[in-house]
Amino acid sequence: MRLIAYVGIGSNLDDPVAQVQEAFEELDAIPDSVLVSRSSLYSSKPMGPADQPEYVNAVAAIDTLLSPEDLLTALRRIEDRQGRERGGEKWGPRILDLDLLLYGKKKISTADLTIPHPGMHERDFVIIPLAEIAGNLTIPGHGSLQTLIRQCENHAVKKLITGK
Ligand code: ROI
Repeated sequence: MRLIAYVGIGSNLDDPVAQVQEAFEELDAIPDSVLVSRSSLYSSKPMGPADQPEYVNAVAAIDTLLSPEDLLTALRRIEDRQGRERGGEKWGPRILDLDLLLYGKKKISTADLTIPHPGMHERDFVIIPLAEIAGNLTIPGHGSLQTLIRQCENHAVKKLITGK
């Protein structure tokens, strides 16, 4: 069955705007999947250690036939191709982070995969771009996106480039 998966995109190294734009192209090229919407690009203050560059964040919606595990593998391959280095500081800077945020309306909890992505509901750099492409969404276990946005305290995200 086809369903919509949402992917959070973040970068703060090596021309983050270009990294995010390239990630959108790569997401569109995942087998058995089509990129159906892309949010605007936002700049956001780093969550975690403050001594790192600001992030560029965005969210993509993908119509997919892949299982969540296969989709996660595809996301990791894209991170690797764009030069992501693993094993650095826990919340340190990164070339590209692709997080599987939502997979249809499913809740998943395995060793490799927790969906909805833990913490997404309280991260303004995730829920603001997500609301732009899916305003009426409910996050399983956390309620409506609009309510979550109202509860998010300081909106430290700034629109950089309007999406399509
Ligand atoms: N902070 C922001 N603003 N955006 C991110 O995408 C992001 N990603 C991360 C950590 C290091 C937690 N901080 C972030 O992985």
